[in-house]
Order: sequence, then structure tokens, then C-alpha cells
Amino acid sequence: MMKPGLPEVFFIKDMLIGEKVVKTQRNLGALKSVFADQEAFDSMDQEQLAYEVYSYLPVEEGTDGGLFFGITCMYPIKVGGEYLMTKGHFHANRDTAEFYWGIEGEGMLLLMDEEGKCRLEKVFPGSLHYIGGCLAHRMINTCNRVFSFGACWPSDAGHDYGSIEREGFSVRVYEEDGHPVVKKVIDIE
Ligand code: PAN
Ligand code: ZN
Repeated sequence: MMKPGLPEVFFIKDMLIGEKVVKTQRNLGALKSVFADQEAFDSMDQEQLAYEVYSYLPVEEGTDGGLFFGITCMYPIKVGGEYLMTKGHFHANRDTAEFYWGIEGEGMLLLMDEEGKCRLEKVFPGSLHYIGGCLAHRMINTCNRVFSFGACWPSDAGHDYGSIEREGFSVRVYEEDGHPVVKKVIDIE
């Protein structure tokens, strides 16, 4: 009789478990030039853990038709009143989409097209977000605890961080009186 095999990877809430799971950690120092207040950034502990990504990459990067899966856990850090953000990126292969979904805590998904037009979506446990092709995406932890979310993207997407490092996003989210406040940093229209 044929016996069912065990899965290679499984997840419990925001933990991805399995031999093939790769863990990437980003310290605050890796987020240089992400935040508006450079002086506040420089005064902070650059070694502190900002966020970690657990990824399951079942096929080689660049493979056509494959999928990757990841869980990102972001810590409740603020830099000069600005909430912690992921670096954010376009996919190198612009015509590739991605799903994000909220697992724990609350945050915002910041999306930006190639003309610099931005849109924000609230993220919370159970929320599902379709990120179409040609959209830069960045997550923002707007709560005072760990914010974690899942992601699924094509194995031929690749990551273009350079465009965002050079141009940034045209919107920033600050905490004011305990609430998130959205500010435009570049006027697009
Ligand atoms: C995600 C992100 C992850 C970390 O897996 O890579 O959340 O964000 P940054 O890569 O912007 O630092 C994803 O969007 N993959 O395509
Ligand atoms: Zn992505």
C-alpha cells in the first residue's frame, strides 16, 4: 500500500519549520537611507534586529513557473517617529505578482507604481493582499508588538532594491499621538 509522505515544511502561526527553511535577518543597520530622520537613525543601535524572513524556496531562483513562500516578522521599532518598514522593492521581472497576508499584529502595505503613485492597505490577521505586477511593495509595522505576514511570489520574480534605494517611496507613515499619520513626501500630481 502507498503511504503518504510527510510535508517538507509546515507553519504554526508565524513560524515556518523545516530543514529547507532559510532564515534571513535584517538588522537596523541594513536599513540605511530608508528613514527620513538620518540623525535619529544614526543614534540608534545598528545591531538590533529589525525584521526576519523565513523562506521556503523549493526550486532554484529564476525557475519559470515555480513559487516561493515566506513569513516575515517585524519588530516594533520607530525611527524619528516613523514606523519600522521593510526595505521594499520592485520585482526585477516587473510583470510578476505576489500575495501578502496578515498573520499577527497590525500594519500597512504600501504600494507604488513606476510613476510614483502610492496606495496603502491596512493589514491585520486574515487580510489578503494581491500585489499586481509593476508595483513596488513595502510593509510597515504600525502596532507596538510584532507584526508578521505571509508572502507567496513567483520563483522568477527576482528583487530590484536599487530603484527604491535611489528614489524611495512617495509616502511615509509616522506615529502621532499614538496613531498612524500618512504623509506625502513627493507631490506626484
Ligand atoms: C517578501 C519580502 C520580505 C522582506 O518575501 O522579501 O517581506 O522585505 P524586503 O525584501 O523588501 O526587505 C517579498 O516581497 N518577496 O518578493
Ligand atoms: Zn516581493
